[in-house]
Amino acid sequence: MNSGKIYFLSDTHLGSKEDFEELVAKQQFVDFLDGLGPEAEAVYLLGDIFDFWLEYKQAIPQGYDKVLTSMSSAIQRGITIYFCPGNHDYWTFGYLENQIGLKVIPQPYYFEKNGYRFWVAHGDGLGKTSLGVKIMNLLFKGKICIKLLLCLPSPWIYSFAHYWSRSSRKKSSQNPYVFKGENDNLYKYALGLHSNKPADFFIFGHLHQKIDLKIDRQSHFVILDSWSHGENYAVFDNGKFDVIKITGQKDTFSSDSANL
Ligand SMILES: [Mn+2]
Repeated sequence: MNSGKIYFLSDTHLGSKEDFEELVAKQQFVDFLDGLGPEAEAVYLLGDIFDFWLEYKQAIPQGYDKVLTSMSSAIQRGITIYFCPGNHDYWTFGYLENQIGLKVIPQPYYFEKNGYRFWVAHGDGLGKTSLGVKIMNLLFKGKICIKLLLCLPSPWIYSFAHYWSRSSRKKSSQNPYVFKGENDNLYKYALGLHSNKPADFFIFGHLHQKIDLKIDRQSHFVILDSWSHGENYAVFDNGKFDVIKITGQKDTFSSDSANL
């Protein structure tokens, strides 16, 4: 039985621009991956890792060379990296899988580890969603719409994506999502999953805030915070689950952890 550590992170929103803030975030991400030793078994990247990722047959977004190299080298060291696309990096059509070696998983995704059961997902568009979200999903995730999207020249799409990412970031920083506790849509969605196929951990991203709630005596509902808020990843180690803060220092992580 493999009893290595499993890491979870989401919403790093690594940008393709080379401004200072984005370079720091990318370096932290690279340091995190490069710092994973033989105790690491798997990393679950739960969406919006890239602030925008869309692949063309012969082109990928610029600015991610170091990040992709670190991913690929972690995979070569024997660490499995699962990638659950989010609403910012949904559009991978083979490159991340075949060239880098990521295992792309759908949301929600169920797995078991040492007798513990997990449901993981990015979290967008799950449960009861508004008509607006349904239309957006159809427009940007529907197979025919994606085919049409890929017919447009890449500079148009990438410029639009930067504008959209920037404005959605501005909107959510001015108007942060208010988590509604046990009445929240994502929590109710997890309850639904739990009643069909129970699990010990339900782990999501997307909402850019750190949430941990109990579903029942043994099951946890966890939302991982965004990279920029400093609560950056969770680690599962033989039944122990911690959320860890990155200090920003190379190869050193805070021992400050929140046991759920
Ligand atoms: Mn998201």
